Amino acid sequence: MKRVVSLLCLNYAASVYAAGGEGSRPRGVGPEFAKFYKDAVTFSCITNPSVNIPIGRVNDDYCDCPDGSDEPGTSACAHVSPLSPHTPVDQSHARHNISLALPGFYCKNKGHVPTYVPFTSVNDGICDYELCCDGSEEWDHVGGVKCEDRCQQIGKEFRKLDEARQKSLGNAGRKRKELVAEAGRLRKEVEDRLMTLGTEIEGSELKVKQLEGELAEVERREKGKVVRSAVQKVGKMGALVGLAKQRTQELRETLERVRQERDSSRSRLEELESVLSTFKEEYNPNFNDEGGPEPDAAHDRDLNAITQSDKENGIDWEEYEGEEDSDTDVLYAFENYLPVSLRGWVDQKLRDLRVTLIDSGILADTGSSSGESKAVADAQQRLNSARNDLDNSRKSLTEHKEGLDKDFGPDDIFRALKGQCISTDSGEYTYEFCFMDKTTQKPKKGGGHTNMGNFVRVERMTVDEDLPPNGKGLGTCERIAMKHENGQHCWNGPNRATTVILGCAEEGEIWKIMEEEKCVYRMEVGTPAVCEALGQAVPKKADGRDEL
Ligand code: MAN
Repeated sequence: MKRVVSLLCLNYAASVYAAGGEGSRPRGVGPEFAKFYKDAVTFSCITNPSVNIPIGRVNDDYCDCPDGSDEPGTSACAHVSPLSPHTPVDQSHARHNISLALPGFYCKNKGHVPTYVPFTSVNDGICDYELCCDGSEEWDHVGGVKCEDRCQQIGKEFRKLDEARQKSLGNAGRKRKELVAEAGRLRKEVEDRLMTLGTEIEGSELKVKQLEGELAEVERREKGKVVRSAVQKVGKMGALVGLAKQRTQELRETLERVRQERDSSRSRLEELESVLSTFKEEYNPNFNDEGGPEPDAAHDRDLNAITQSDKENGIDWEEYEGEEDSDTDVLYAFENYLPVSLRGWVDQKLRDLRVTLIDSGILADTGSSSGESKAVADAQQRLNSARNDLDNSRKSLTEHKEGLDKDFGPDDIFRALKGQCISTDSGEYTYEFCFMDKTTQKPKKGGGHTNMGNFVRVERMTVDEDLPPNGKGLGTCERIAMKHENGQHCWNGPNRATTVILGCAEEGEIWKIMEEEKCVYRMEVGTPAVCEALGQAVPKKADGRDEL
């Protein structure tokens, strides 16, 4: 018999098997089955109570009961299929399919832990000390074999090892508690964030609504503005200044022209005077030339001053030209004469009227043709940014909700380990497992990493295999497994996938990696996260002495 049950499961088994108490019972019967063998006359097969035999035929090395229960101390019924390790022992009588009613031959193992060996091992000439340290299963000394009782020695070693193991399990249990607390804290964090996100979203929705209203109002106001011509664009004051400047320039030019005409008339007059003067001298020697009109120097200075540029005269038209007096200024100036309570109303009515006129085509809408105004652009920008904030908050809300609904295993525990990675070398690769994330294969020689699958779900799975002597294994139990799928595509094969099966350990560590089929991997991982899961309580007593 080579199979060794998982130490955790073994502890479970030991406590159940020891529960029945000692008493006189046939060879090979465990205390919890003693009640079936109490009748001094008749024995009823455990799972087939209609089959009755005289008590003397119990352990007569002949198999009478279909469930083998009449041969608890021999191998006569060893051919009957064994009891499933997953069926609780005390419910075996309720089973209808024919298999053994008993888990095996009961070894008392005084000084160590009592256990059952399979019936095939009874009187087979081999001492099965791994399970039956008292050698009681070889009671018939077949072929002269004699199995001495080694329970004192084996029990002592076991207790020493078990003490260390219990200590380790105790630590693991404490670590698990810490992980559960951390997971709870993280969950609370998500719940709190969800609450604030809810409030933020409500606020953002209101803000968006308000900014939508503001944008509509700004657009309406812009639309309602008086249509402006080029002159109106610069305002009425500006327009007036423009006209004054233009008129002054015209006058200056006219004056200049008149002055030139005067000067030319004057020189022609001088010419005529000289002709006349010559004529007079020759014709009337007494002619007294009193001279023509002298140019008025002061007058000319004035003209010079007037025809200078306006700047030289100290007038800077530009100072006034850009000045803008908006239509609303004019409007407000008008409203200033109204009682305050009426002002807003009149303003609104005027704007409404303008909008109605524009909408009905009576007035031209020049607002959009001249490009969006800054006020509209600003309002639009404020609205866009509020809408963005709202979108982001909503996205975040969905993500957090999904995070809260996700299966993080019993007690939400893997929430605390999410993203934490452990790795180990095996063959030409270093393998890495990151909780709730992915598994990776990294060539030791360097080169690209291979994704062996992305986390998809947590599953329960039953494993049934030998437990290695170092205890770093799964044994026979229901386990928590993590499925990883859709990793890097395998040449001529599927996308890589990994099943990670978890066992209880004080520290997170990868125990074993197998490629079960091409690009389908199985990792066995120890972690404190599963130490108390699935009802596998960490046993409190180290040596099991109470049970003997
Ligand atoms: C790589 C590794 C192996 C895998 C082969 C398949 O070498 O990922 O695990 O079997 O590719 O081609």
